[in-house]
Amino acid sequence: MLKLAVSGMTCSGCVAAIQRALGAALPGAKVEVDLAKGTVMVDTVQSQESTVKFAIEDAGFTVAGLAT
Ligand SMILES: [Cu+2]
Repeated sequence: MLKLAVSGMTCSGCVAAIQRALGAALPGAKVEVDLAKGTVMVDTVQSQESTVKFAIEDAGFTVAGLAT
């Protein structure tokens, strides 16, 4: 489980874009986006952290770091 603080998400369209990007990068991974808190949770292993970050940033958002 990876929980990241992501900036740049402003609406449900952004949430859908992130879901789509992560769905393509990590097929089958469970993704939860909390728009209000600005966090993205991905049910994946730690070694895939860079894949997750790259997919989010490639979709046009900024990964600020790990969220608590
Ligand atoms: Cu949006």
